[in-house]
Amino acid sequence: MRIQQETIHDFNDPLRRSHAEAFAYLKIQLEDQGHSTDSILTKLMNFQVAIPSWALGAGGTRFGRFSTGGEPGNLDQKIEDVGLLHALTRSAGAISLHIPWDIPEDSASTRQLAESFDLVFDAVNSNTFQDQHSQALSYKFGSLAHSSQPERQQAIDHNIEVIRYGKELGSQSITVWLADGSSFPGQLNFRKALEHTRESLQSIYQHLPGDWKMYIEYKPYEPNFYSTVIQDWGTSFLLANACGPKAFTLVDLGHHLPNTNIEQIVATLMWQGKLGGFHFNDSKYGDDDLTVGCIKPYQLFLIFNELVYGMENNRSGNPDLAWMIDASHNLKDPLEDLLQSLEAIRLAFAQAMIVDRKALEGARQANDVTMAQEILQQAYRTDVRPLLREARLRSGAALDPLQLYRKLNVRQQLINDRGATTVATGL
Ligand code: PSV
Ligand code: MN
Repeated sequence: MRIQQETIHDFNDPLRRSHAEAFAYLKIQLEDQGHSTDSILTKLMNFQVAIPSWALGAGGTRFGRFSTGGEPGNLDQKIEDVGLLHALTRSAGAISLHIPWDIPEDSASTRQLAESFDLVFDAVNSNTFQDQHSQALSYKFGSLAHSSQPERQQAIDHNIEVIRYGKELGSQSITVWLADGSSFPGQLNFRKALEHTRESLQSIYQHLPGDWKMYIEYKPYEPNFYSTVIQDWGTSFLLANACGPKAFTLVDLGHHLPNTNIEQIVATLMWQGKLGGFHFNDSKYGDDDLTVGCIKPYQLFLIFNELVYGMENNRSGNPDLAWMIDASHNLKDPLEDLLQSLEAIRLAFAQAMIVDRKALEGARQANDVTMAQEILQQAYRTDVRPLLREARLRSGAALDPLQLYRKLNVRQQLINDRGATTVATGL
Protein backbone atom coordinates (compact mmCIF):
# COMPACT_ATOMS: atom_id res chain seq x y z
CA MET A 1 0.00 0.00 0.00
CA ARG A 2 1.22 3.49 -0.85
CA ILE A 3 -0.18 6.79 0.35
CA GLN A 4 -0.33 9.36 -2.43
CA GLN A 5 0.69 12.98 -1.99
CA GLU A 6 -2.80 14.09 -3.07
CA THR A 7 -4.40 12.10 -0.26
CA ILE A 8 -2.19 13.89 2.26
CA HIS A 9 -2.93 17.24 0.69
CA ASP A 10 -6.69 16.68 0.79
CA PHE A 11 -6.50 15.53 4.39
CA ASN A 12 -4.47 18.57 5.44
CA ASP A 13 -6.66 21.14 3.73
CA PRO A 14 -9.44 21.50 6.31
CA LEU A 15 -6.89 21.46 9.17
CA ARG A 16 -4.70 24.23 7.80
CA ARG A 17 -6.55 27.24 9.21
CA SER A 18 -6.52 26.26 12.86
CA HIS A 19 -2.94 25.03 12.54
CA ALA A 20 -1.87 28.36 11.03
CA GLU A 21 -3.32 30.22 14.01
CA ALA A 22 -1.69 27.97 16.60
CA PHE A 23 1.65 28.15 14.82
CA ALA A 24 1.51 31.96 14.50
CA TYR A 25 0.91 32.23 18.25
CA LEU A 26 3.84 29.93 19.12
CA LYS A 27 6.11 31.66 16.60
CA ILE A 28 5.58 35.02 18.33
CA GLN A 29 6.27 33.48 21.74
CA LEU A 30 9.48 31.81 20.55
CA GLU A 31 10.75 34.75 18.56
CA ASP A 32 10.19 37.04 21.55
CA GLN A 33 12.45 34.66 23.46
CA GLY A 34 15.10 35.06 20.78
CA HIS A 35 14.62 31.78 18.88
CA SER A 36 14.55 31.48 15.12
CA THR A 37 11.58 29.30 14.29
CA ASP A 38 12.90 28.80 10.77
CA SER A 39 16.13 27.31 11.98
CA ILE A 40 14.27 25.04 14.45
CA LEU A 41 11.97 23.96 11.63
CA THR A 42 14.90 23.15 9.35
CA LYS A 43 16.46 20.99 12.04
CA LEU A 44 13.17 19.22 12.62
CA MET A 45 12.68 18.61 8.91
CA ASN A 46 16.16 17.13 8.60
CA PHE A 47 15.74 14.94 11.65
CA GLN A 48 15.10 11.38 10.50
CA VAL A 49 14.61 8.42 12.80
CA ALA A 50 15.24 4.85 11.68
CA ILE A 51 12.52 2.27 12.14
CA PRO A 52 13.60 -1.20 13.25
CA SER A 53 12.36 -3.92 10.95
CA TRP A 54 11.52 -6.01 14.03
CA ALA A 55 9.01 -3.52 15.42
CA LEU A 56 6.54 -3.81 12.57
CA GLY A 57 4.78 -6.81 14.03
CA ALA A 58 3.43 -7.48 17.50
CA GLY A 59 6.17 -8.61 19.83
CA GLY A 60 8.08 -7.53 22.88
CA THR A 61 7.19 -10.44 25.11
CA ARG A 62 8.45 -13.92 25.71
CA PHE A 63 5.00 -15.04 26.80
CA GLY A 64 3.26 -15.40 23.47
CA ARG A 65 2.30 -13.02 20.73
CA PHE A 66 -1.08 -11.79 19.62
CA SER A 67 -0.89 -10.82 15.97
CA THR A 68 -2.42 -7.49 14.99
CA GLY A 69 -3.17 -8.88 11.55
CA GLY A 70 -1.62 -7.68 8.32
CA GLU A 71 1.88 -7.97 9.76
CA PRO A 72 4.61 -7.87 7.13
CA GLY A 73 5.54 -11.40 6.09
CA ASN A 74 8.78 -10.56 4.30
CA LEU A 75 11.40 -7.86 3.91
CA ASP A 76 9.62 -6.11 1.04
CA GLN A 77 6.49 -5.76 3.14
CA LYS A 78 8.52 -4.40 6.05
CA ILE A 79 9.95 -1.77 3.74
CA GLU A 80 6.43 -0.95 2.56
CA ASP A 81 5.33 -0.44 6.17
CA VAL A 82 8.19 1.93 6.88
CA GLY A 83 7.30 3.64 3.59
CA LEU A 84 3.81 4.26 5.00
CA LEU A 85 5.24 5.77 8.19
CA HIS A 86 7.56 7.97 6.17
CA ALA A 87 4.82 9.15 3.81
CA LEU A 88 2.66 10.13 6.79
CA THR A 89 5.42 11.87 8.76
CA ARG A 90 8.40 12.51 6.43
CA SER A 91 10.50 11.76 9.48
CA ALA A 92 11.03 8.00 9.27
CA GLY A 93 13.33 7.97 6.26
CA ALA A 94 15.40 4.93 7.25
CA ILE A 95 15.01 1.28 8.16
CA SER A 96 17.30 -0.75 10.39
CA LEU A 97 17.56 -4.45 9.53
CA HIS A 98 18.32 -7.42 11.72
CA ILE A 99 20.22 -10.30 10.12
CA PRO A 100 19.26 -13.14 9.71
CA TRP A 101 15.65 -12.07 10.26
CA ASP A 102 15.87 -9.81 7.20
CA ILE A 103 18.27 -11.35 4.69
CA PRO A 104 17.69 -9.67 1.32
CA GLU A 105 17.21 -12.16 -1.51
CA ASP A 106 18.17 -9.66 -4.14
CA SER A 107 19.88 -6.64 -2.63
CA ALA A 108 19.63 -4.49 -5.75
CA SER A 109 15.86 -4.80 -5.94
CA THR A 110 15.48 -4.41 -2.16
CA ARG A 111 17.45 -1.20 -2.44
CA GLN A 112 15.31 -0.03 -5.33
CA LEU A 113 12.14 -0.71 -3.42
CA ALA A 114 13.42 1.29 -0.45
CA GLU A 115 14.43 4.15 -2.73
CA SER A 116 10.95 4.23 -4.21
CA PHE A 117 9.69 5.07 -0.70
CA ASP A 118 12.53 7.54 -0.14
CA LEU A 119 14.14 5.28 2.44
CA VAL A 120 17.77 4.49 3.18
CA PHE A 121 19.22 1.62 5.18
CA ASP A 122 20.41 2.54 8.63
CA ALA A 123 22.54 0.31 10.86
CA VAL A 124 22.43 -3.42 10.22
CA ASN A 125 22.17 -5.53 13.37
CA SER A 126 23.81 -8.88 13.95
CA ASN A 127 22.12 -11.62 15.90
CA THR A 128 24.18 -14.00 17.98
CA PHE A 129 21.54 -14.27 20.68
CA GLN A 130 19.62 -17.01 18.90
CA ASP A 131 20.71 -20.18 17.17
CA GLN A 132 19.84 -20.49 13.49
CA HIS A 133 18.89 -23.81 11.93
CA SER A 134 21.85 -23.85 9.61
CA GLN A 135 24.59 -23.02 12.11
CA ALA A 136 27.14 -25.57 13.25
CA LEU A 137 27.73 -24.43 16.84
CA SER A 138 25.39 -23.13 19.52
CA TYR A 139 25.37 -19.74 21.23
CA LYS A 140 23.76 -21.20 24.32
CA PHE A 141 26.83 -20.30 26.38
CA GLY A 142 27.84 -17.18 24.52
CA SER A 143 29.04 -15.89 21.18
CA LEU A 144 31.81 -13.27 20.89
CA ALA A 145 32.70 -13.95 24.54
CA HIS A 146 32.38 -17.74 24.35
CA SER A 147 34.96 -19.73 26.26
CA SER A 148 35.84 -21.69 23.14
CA GLN A 149 37.37 -20.29 19.98
CA PRO A 150 35.26 -22.00 17.26
CA GLU A 151 32.04 -20.51 18.66
CA ARG A 152 33.66 -17.09 18.84
CA GLN A 153 34.87 -17.45 15.25
CA GLN A 154 31.40 -18.43 14.07
CA ALA A 155 29.98 -15.30 15.73
CA ILE A 156 32.73 -13.13 14.22
CA ASP A 157 32.02 -14.59 10.77
CA HIS A 158 28.33 -13.87 11.22
CA ASN A 159 29.08 -10.20 11.95
CA ILE A 160 31.31 -10.02 8.88
CA GLU A 161 28.48 -11.48 6.83
CA VAL A 162 26.10 -8.83 8.24
CA ILE A 163 28.53 -6.12 7.14
CA ARG A 164 28.51 -7.64 3.66
CA TYR A 165 24.70 -7.50 3.45
CA GLY A 166 24.80 -3.97 4.79
CA LYS A 167 27.30 -2.93 2.11
CA GLU A 168 25.05 -4.30 -0.60
CA LEU A 169 22.17 -2.23 0.73
CA GLY A 170 24.10 1.00 1.23
CA SER A 171 24.07 0.85 5.02
CA GLN A 172 27.05 2.41 6.77
CA SER A 173 27.01 0.95 10.24
CA ILE A 174 26.62 -2.22 12.22
CA THR A 175 25.14 -2.51 15.71
CA VAL A 176 26.41 -5.30 17.91
CA TRP A 177 24.39 -6.33 20.92
CA LEU A 178 25.57 -9.36 22.86
CA ALA A 179 23.41 -11.50 25.09
CA ASP A 180 26.64 -13.06 26.41
CA GLY A 181 26.88 -13.38 30.15
CA SER A 182 26.02 -15.80 32.92
CA SER A 183 23.01 -16.66 34.99
CA PHE A 184 24.77 -18.27 37.91
CA PRO A 185 27.70 -17.17 40.05
CA GLY A 186 30.81 -19.08 39.15
CA GLN A 187 29.65 -19.83 35.61
CA LEU A 188 31.90 -17.32 33.87
CA ASN A 189 35.41 -15.99 34.20
CA PHE A 190 34.54 -12.27 33.92
CA ARG A 191 37.98 -11.23 32.84
CA LYS A 192 38.41 -13.89 30.17
CA ALA A 193 34.93 -13.17 28.81
CA LEU A 194 35.82 -9.50 28.42
CA GLU A 195 39.16 -10.29 26.83
CA HIS A 196 37.49 -12.59 24.33
CA THR A 197 34.87 -9.97 23.57
CA ARG A 198 37.53 -7.35 22.97
CA GLU A 199 39.45 -9.62 20.60
CA SER A 200 36.30 -10.68 18.75
CA LEU A 201 35.11 -7.09 18.32
CA GLN A 202 38.57 -6.11 17.11
CA SER A 203 38.41 -8.87 14.47
CA ILE A 204 35.02 -7.60 13.28
CA TYR A 205 36.30 -4.03 13.31
CA GLN A 206 39.05 -4.99 10.89
CA HIS A 207 36.36 -5.80 8.34
CA LEU A 208 34.59 -2.48 8.75
CA PRO A 209 34.66 -0.43 5.52
CA GLY A 210 36.40 2.95 5.84
CA ASP A 211 33.19 4.99 5.95
CA TRP A 212 31.40 2.65 8.38
CA LYS A 213 30.80 2.83 12.11
CA MET A 214 30.41 0.10 14.66
CA TYR A 215 27.95 0.65 17.50
CA ILE A 216 28.38 -1.36 20.67
CA GLU A 217 25.19 -1.70 22.70
CA TYR A 218 25.17 -2.45 26.43
CA LYS A 219 22.52 -3.90 28.71
CA PRO A 220 22.67 -4.79 32.42
CA TYR A 221 20.68 -8.01 32.35
CA GLU A 222 18.40 -10.25 30.28
CA PRO A 223 18.57 -12.86 28.91
CA ASN A 224 21.30 -13.53 31.45
CA PHE A 225 20.38 -12.71 35.02
CA TYR A 226 23.60 -12.80 36.99
CA SER A 227 26.11 -11.04 34.73
CA THR A 228 26.24 -9.56 31.27
CA VAL A 229 29.59 -9.14 29.55
CA ILE A 230 28.82 -5.68 28.13
CA GLN A 231 26.75 -4.57 31.06
CA ASP A 232 27.02 -0.79 31.02
CA TRP A 233 28.15 2.28 29.07
CA GLY A 234 31.60 2.15 30.65
CA THR A 235 32.26 -1.36 29.38
CA SER A 236 30.98 -0.45 25.93
CA PHE A 237 33.13 2.70 25.93
CA LEU A 238 36.17 0.71 26.92
CA LEU A 239 35.58 -1.79 24.11
CA ALA A 240 34.89 0.95 21.57
CA ASN A 241 38.20 2.57 22.50
CA ALA A 242 39.96 -0.78 22.18
CA CYS A 243 38.56 -1.15 18.66
CA GLY A 244 39.34 2.31 17.28
CA PRO A 245 37.93 5.61 16.04
CA LYS A 246 35.06 4.06 14.08
CA ALA A 247 33.59 2.29 17.12
CA PHE A 248 31.06 3.98 19.39
CA THR A 249 28.74 3.33 22.28
CA LEU A 250 25.05 2.95 21.54
CA VAL A 251 22.55 3.88 24.22
CA ASP A 252 19.32 1.91 24.32
CA LEU A 253 17.07 3.74 26.77
CA GLY A 254 15.68 0.48 28.17
CA HIS A 255 19.12 -0.91 28.98
CA HIS A 256 19.64 0.68 32.38
CA LEU A 257 18.92 -0.26 35.91
CA PRO A 258 16.01 1.72 37.41
CA ASN A 259 16.66 5.44 37.99
CA THR A 260 19.98 5.51 36.13
CA ASN A 261 20.78 9.05 35.07
CA ILE A 262 20.86 8.44 31.31
CA GLU A 263 21.24 12.12 30.44
CA GLN A 264 24.49 12.18 32.37
CA ILE A 265 25.76 9.16 30.43
CA VAL A 266 24.90 11.00 27.21
CA ALA A 267 26.83 14.08 28.34
CA THR A 268 29.87 12.01 29.29
CA LEU A 269 29.97 10.05 26.05
CA MET A 270 29.55 13.15 23.89
CA TRP A 271 32.31 14.86 25.83
CA GLN A 272 34.52 11.94 24.82
CA GLY A 273 33.27 11.95 21.20
CA LYS A 274 32.13 8.36 21.61
CA LEU A 275 28.33 8.52 21.50
CA GLY A 276 27.20 6.60 18.43
CA GLY A 277 23.47 6.73 18.68
CA PHE A 278 20.26 5.65 20.30
CA HIS A 279 17.68 2.98 20.53
CA PHE A 280 14.64 4.88 21.75
CA ASN A 281 11.91 3.27 23.82
CA ASP A 282 10.46 3.71 27.30
CA SER A 283 10.22 1.53 30.35
CA LYS A 284 8.85 1.30 33.84
CA TYR A 285 10.85 -1.62 35.21
CA GLY A 286 13.38 -3.13 32.82
CA ASP A 287 13.86 -3.45 29.08
CA ASP A 288 10.12 -3.03 28.57
CA ASP A 289 10.42 -1.64 25.01
CA LEU A 290 7.34 0.52 25.44
CA THR A 291 6.35 3.44 23.23
CA VAL A 292 8.86 6.28 23.48
CA GLY A 293 7.77 8.92 25.97
CA CYS A 294 4.81 6.98 27.35
CA ILE A 295 6.25 6.67 30.88
CA LYS A 296 9.03 9.21 31.34
CA PRO A 297 8.68 12.06 28.85
CA TYR A 298 10.59 14.46 31.11
CA GLN A 299 13.58 12.13 31.15
CA LEU A 300 13.46 12.02 27.37
CA PHE A 301 13.49 15.81 27.28
CA LEU A 302 16.46 15.92 29.68
CA ILE A 303 18.32 13.49 27.42
CA PHE A 304 17.63 15.68 24.39
CA ASN A 305 18.69 18.69 26.40
CA GLU A 306 22.14 17.11 26.72
CA LEU A 307 22.13 16.01 23.09
CA VAL A 308 21.35 19.49 21.81
CA TYR A 309 23.99 20.99 24.08
CA GLY A 310 26.47 18.32 22.92
CA MET A 311 25.70 18.94 19.25
CA GLU A 312 26.04 22.71 19.69
CA ASN A 313 29.30 22.37 21.65
CA ASN A 314 30.94 19.56 19.77
CA ARG A 315 34.59 20.13 20.66
CA SER A 316 35.35 16.41 20.72
CA GLY A 317 34.12 15.90 17.16
CA ASN A 318 31.38 13.45 18.10
CA PRO A 319 29.99 12.31 14.74
CA ASP A 320 26.35 12.69 13.71
CA LEU A 321 24.22 10.40 15.79
CA ALA A 322 22.24 7.39 14.67
CA TRP A 323 18.64 7.81 15.76
CA MET A 324 16.73 4.58 15.97
CA ILE A 325 13.63 3.29 17.67
CA ASP A 326 13.83 -0.06 19.41
CA ALA A 327 10.37 -0.60 20.81
CA SER A 328 7.77 -3.25 20.26
CA HIS A 329 4.99 -4.73 22.31
CA ASN A 330 1.92 -6.82 22.19
CA LEU A 331 -1.07 -4.57 22.47
CA LYS A 332 -1.27 -1.69 20.03
CA ASP A 333 -1.17 -1.64 16.26
CA PRO A 334 2.63 -1.54 15.70
CA LEU A 335 2.39 1.21 13.08
CA GLU A 336 0.26 3.41 15.33
CA ASP A 337 2.73 2.74 18.12
CA LEU A 338 5.65 3.80 15.94
CA LEU A 339 3.80 6.98 14.95
CA GLN A 340 3.46 7.79 18.64
CA SER A 341 7.14 7.06 19.26
CA LEU A 342 8.20 9.28 16.38
CA GLU A 343 6.07 12.10 17.72
CA ALA A 344 7.49 11.75 21.25
CA ILE A 345 11.09 11.83 20.01
CA ARG A 346 10.48 14.92 17.90
CA LEU A 347 8.64 16.66 20.73
CA ALA A 348 11.59 16.15 23.06
CA PHE A 349 14.00 17.36 20.39
CA ALA A 350 11.93 20.50 19.73
CA GLN A 351 11.57 21.24 23.44
CA ALA A 352 15.31 20.88 23.92
CA MET A 353 15.95 23.31 21.07
CA ILE A 354 13.97 26.05 22.80
CA VAL A 355 15.86 25.89 26.09
CA ASP A 356 17.33 29.31 26.84
CA ARG A 357 20.92 28.06 27.03
CA LYS A 358 22.50 31.37 27.79
CA ALA A 359 20.18 31.98 30.71
CA LEU A 360 20.70 28.40 31.88
CA GLU A 361 24.47 28.80 31.93
CA GLY A 362 24.04 32.11 33.75
CA ALA A 363 21.88 30.46 36.40
CA ARG A 364 24.43 27.68 36.78
CA GLN A 365 27.29 30.12 37.17
CA ALA A 366 25.32 32.00 39.80
CA ASN A 367 24.31 28.74 41.49
CA ASP A 368 20.72 29.86 41.07
CA VAL A 369 19.22 26.41 41.37
CA THR A 370 15.63 27.61 41.29
CA MET A 371 16.11 29.50 38.05
CA ALA A 372 18.01 26.65 36.39
CA GLN A 373 15.05 24.38 37.02
CA GLU A 374 12.59 27.07 35.87
CA ILE A 375 14.45 27.54 32.59
CA LEU A 376 14.36 23.84 31.77
CA GLN A 377 10.74 23.47 32.71
CA GLN A 378 9.74 26.58 30.78
CA ALA A 379 10.90 24.78 27.63
CA TYR A 380 9.46 21.43 28.65
CA ARG A 381 6.04 22.91 29.40
CA THR A 382 5.77 24.81 26.14
CA ASP A 383 3.36 23.15 23.75
CA VAL A 384 5.62 22.73 20.71
CA ARG A 385 3.20 20.59 18.75
CA PRO A 386 2.48 23.42 16.27
CA LEU A 387 6.20 23.38 15.40
CA LEU A 388 6.04 19.69 14.62
CA ARG A 389 2.94 20.19 12.52
CA GLU A 390 4.50 23.07 10.62
CA ALA A 391 7.59 20.96 9.91
CA ARG A 392 5.34 18.23 8.57
CA LEU A 393 3.32 20.63 6.47
CA ARG A 394 6.47 22.08 4.91
CA SER A 395 7.84 18.63 4.11
CA GLY A 396 4.64 17.29 2.57
CA ALA A 397 3.56 15.08 5.47
CA ALA A 398 0.20 14.82 7.20
CA LEU A 399 -0.67 17.45 9.80
CA ASP A 400 -2.01 14.66 11.98
CA PRO A 401 -0.43 11.34 10.85
CA LEU A 402 -2.30 9.12 13.30
CA GLN A 403 -5.66 10.58 12.37
CA LEU A 404 -4.96 10.08 8.67
CA TYR A 405 -3.74 6.53 9.32
CA ARG A 406 -7.06 5.75 10.96
CA LYS A 407 -9.09 7.60 8.36
CA LEU A 408 -7.48 5.56 5.58
CA ASN A 409 -8.14 2.36 7.50
CA VAL A 410 -4.57 1.31 6.84
CA ARG A 411 -4.56 -1.71 9.17
CA GLN A 412 -7.71 -3.13 7.57
CA GLN A 413 -6.20 -2.67 4.13
CA LEU A 414 -3.04 -4.48 5.25
CA ILE A 415 -5.14 -7.31 6.66
CA ASN A 416 -7.03 -7.53 3.37
CA ASP A 417 -3.75 -7.67 1.43
CA ARG A 418 -1.70 -9.91 3.71
CA GLY A 419 -4.15 -11.84 5.82
CA ALA A 420 -5.08 -11.78 9.50
CA THR A 421 -2.55 -14.26 10.77
CA THR A 422 0.81 -13.28 9.29
CA VAL A 423 3.58 -13.00 11.87
CA ALA A 424 6.59 -10.78 11.30
CA THR A 425 10.04 -12.01 12.31
CA GLY A 426 11.44 -10.64 15.54
CA LEU A 427 11.26 -11.35 19.23
C1 PSV B 1 18.33 -6.20 22.98
O1 PSV B 1 17.44 -6.13 24.03
C2 PSV B 1 18.00 -5.20 21.90
O2 PSV B 1 17.81 -3.94 22.48
C3 PSV B 1 19.06 -5.16 20.83
O3 PSV B 1 19.11 -3.89 20.24
C4 PSV B 1 18.56 -6.14 19.86
O4 PSV B 1 19.09 -5.99 18.60
C5 PSV B 1 17.07 -5.91 19.90
O5 PSV B 1 16.81 -5.55 21.25
C6 PSV B 1 16.34 -7.14 19.48
O6 PSV B 1 14.97 -7.06 19.72
MN1 MN C 1 18.32 -2.13 21.41
